[in-house]
Amino acid sequence: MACNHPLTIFHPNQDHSHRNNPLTDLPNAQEVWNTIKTMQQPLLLSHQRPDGDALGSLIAMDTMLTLAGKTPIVCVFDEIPTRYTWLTGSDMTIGWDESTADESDGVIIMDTCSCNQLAPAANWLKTVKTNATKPIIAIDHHVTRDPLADIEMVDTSASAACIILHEWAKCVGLKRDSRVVTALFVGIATDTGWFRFSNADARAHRAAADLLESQIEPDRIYRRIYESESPNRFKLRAAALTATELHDDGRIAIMPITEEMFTRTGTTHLDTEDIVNDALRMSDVQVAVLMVEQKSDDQQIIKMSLRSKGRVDVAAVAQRLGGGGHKVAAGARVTGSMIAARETILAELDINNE
Ligand SMILES: [Mn+2]
Repeated sequence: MACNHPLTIFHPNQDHSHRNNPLTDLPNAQEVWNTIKTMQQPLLLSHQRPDGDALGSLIAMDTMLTLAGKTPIVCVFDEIPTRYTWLTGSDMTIGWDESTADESDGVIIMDTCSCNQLAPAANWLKTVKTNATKPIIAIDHHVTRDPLADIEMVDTSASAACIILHEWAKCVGLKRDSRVVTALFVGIATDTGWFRFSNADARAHRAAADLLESQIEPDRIYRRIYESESPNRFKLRAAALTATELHDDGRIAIMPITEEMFTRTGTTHLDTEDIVNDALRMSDVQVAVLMVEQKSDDQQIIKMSLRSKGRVDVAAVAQRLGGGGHKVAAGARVTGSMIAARETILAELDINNE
């Protein structure tokens, strides 16, 4: 089904060649809605370490389906970062609970479709898919994907999953309240770095403009997300900035966050979101890498967040390390020490530059 947008201007910087009619249709929009209509208790999932787009998608979908008379089950794998707690209701399951998941009669995965990012539920999802016990829908804008879903509404040219959700909801005519509109706006605004990144295209602004018609207050949303840091997180940021190393004639910035920094500043890995972008403030820096030390069981894991100003494709780099993402924002986890992880990423970035 075609979803008609008011404007169909072709943007030369964007590749819409995979779509028959640029900016006018989302793949499987009607099929997705027809399938959701058969569900009463869909399970809503998104990626680990939820960000604004993941939480925005979950909350918007949860609320829209509740308004449509359904009783969704929302499951978030990790704790919700404090900057987003104001957005979320109390009806979310934190952590993976298979018996709760079993009660669902369908699954909707948003803002990811990769087993890596759905790790706690990955085996359960694979079993559901193999036995076809309930339909699985994926709504995503990432390039890296595993074949988990029966129906995919994927548009890699959308800068946020919340843009797809917004266009889809308009297209199938779902009822929305201020909670839905706020959640969608948060997803779009945060995935575009508050409309600063190169993915902040006309489509993102158009979606945001649409949402702004519904009397939300972007200045308040901005303050709640970006100007509500705890003194401890501020100190963690300072520690990360101080520890930042420059490599490759200042083109690569590496920001290490160690366990010791967490202890010293009284913070956790939940406080690291966005810090990586600070390194892009330096004019010569092309790629910024935030490396966060995390202990998992007995293993030492380094979680990397990569950001690029556009010249280097960090999704390709992340993919070679078992991760994924977008050309300008990606992530990966590697086992081993901080020193080993630094060597690995510098070697990968070197290959990428050649
Ligand atoms: Mn996203």
